[in-house]
Amino acid sequence: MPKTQSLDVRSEPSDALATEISEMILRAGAVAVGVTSSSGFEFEMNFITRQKFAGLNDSMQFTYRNPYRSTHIKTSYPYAESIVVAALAYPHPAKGESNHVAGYARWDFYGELRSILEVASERLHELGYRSHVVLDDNALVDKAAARRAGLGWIGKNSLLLVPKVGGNVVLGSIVTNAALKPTNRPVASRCGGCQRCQVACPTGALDKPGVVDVSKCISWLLQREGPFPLELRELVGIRIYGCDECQVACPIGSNFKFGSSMKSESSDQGFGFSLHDLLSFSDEKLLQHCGKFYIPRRSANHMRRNILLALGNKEKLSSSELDALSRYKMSTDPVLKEQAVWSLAKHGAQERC
Ligand code: B12
Ligand code: SF4
Ligand code: SF4
Repeated sequence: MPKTQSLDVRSEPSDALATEISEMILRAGAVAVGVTSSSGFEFEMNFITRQKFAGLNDSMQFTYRNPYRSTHIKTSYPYAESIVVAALAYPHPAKGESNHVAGYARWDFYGELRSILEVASERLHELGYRSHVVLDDNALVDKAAARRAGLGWIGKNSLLLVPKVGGNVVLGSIVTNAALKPTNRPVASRCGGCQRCQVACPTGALDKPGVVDVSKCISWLLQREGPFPLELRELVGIRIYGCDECQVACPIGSNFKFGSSMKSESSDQGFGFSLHDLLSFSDEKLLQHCGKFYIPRRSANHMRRNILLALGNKEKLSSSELDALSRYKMSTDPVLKEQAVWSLAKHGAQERC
């Protein structure tokens, strides 16, 4: 259809176009795709609002800043008729000493999914429709859209689990004015009596099944500004960004084989650096290295706080790591200074400074 031809977007939802776009996305490497309407996510809006008013979001904002906007896609994209939701799988890093960064952040998987969706979005443009890729953005609650489009179910770890693949997927969508036939096939939970994610969570953040206690979630606390909560410091281990425990513990998808195009070597994308190396980087180099991490106010010292904490939790420190920690005991940044003191004390090394 020529680009200039005007389309009646309110015509019968198109099954053929939904199939064409979905197949494009799957061929490009997504593990699941589905379509849902642009109607509001009322359950999620009420849930977020209740959590927010009960103060259960800690200081975390994202979708909590404006619950109505995040659960009503038409607020940001008034032309929206349909949402095409896709999931891209990523591998978990192998367990080991150098696992400072969670699997989803070891490669630009969001960028990869975005590129896949951009190509499909371009096809919609060619056909004369409006469309926009929305991914990890406060304009949409991604898991809710994926669940409603039938990609999977919400597990007790609160993640969207794709049958046979599991929760180690990133989610993204195309919002369009094309009326596409919704898939909307609810997938029943297969969690059953399993509680492995809840047991595996180091801090008890999943004590209530399916609901993350943000004030205890390591993934959030590593992003949160200020001193790291004292009582949870030892439980963070050597992580400096993200946490994989509730995904690694999940049996769903444990036999899933990543295709050759998957970044199975993603763990090496620059995170071969030791904590000591990272601590020696300039602000610019450290931030560049941490690429697309969510870092409050893009402050290099925020990442240094996490590195100092991880050094405190590391089993054994080399003398250069001890020296690096000792230097931060003199830091003019009170958060870094206090964290260095704590970490040195963990190694019984106060007397060195
Ligand atoms: C805020 C946020 C966080 C916060 C809070 C997470 C949370 N679950 O509350 C923090 C920083 C902690 C976080 C951590 C992580 N995140 Co995050 N995060 C988001 C973000 C920006 C918004 C989430 C949101 O508001 N959801 C909406 C609310 C309504 O959902 P909810 O809080 O989970 O509440 C639902 C459940 O509690 C459920 N529920 C309620 N009662 C019950 C009872 C039972 C029995 C069950 C089963 C469910 C259930 O219903 C609620 C309403 O739907 C999204 C991106 C986006 N724009 O959507 C990514 C997103 C959810 N995160 C993602 C990822 C990858 C992660 C991490 C795995 C990263 C890591 N390795 O560290 C961890 C996982 C932590 C976890 N177990 O959830 C992916 C998840 C992909 C997937 N498979 O689901 C998303 C979708 C980003 C993306 N586009 O790919 N995240
Ligand atoms: S990301 Fe880590 S701390 Fe957060 S709920 Fe999962 S296991 Fe618990
Ligand atoms: S670990 Fe078990 S309970 Fe948790 S999400 Fe996976 S299947 Fe569900």
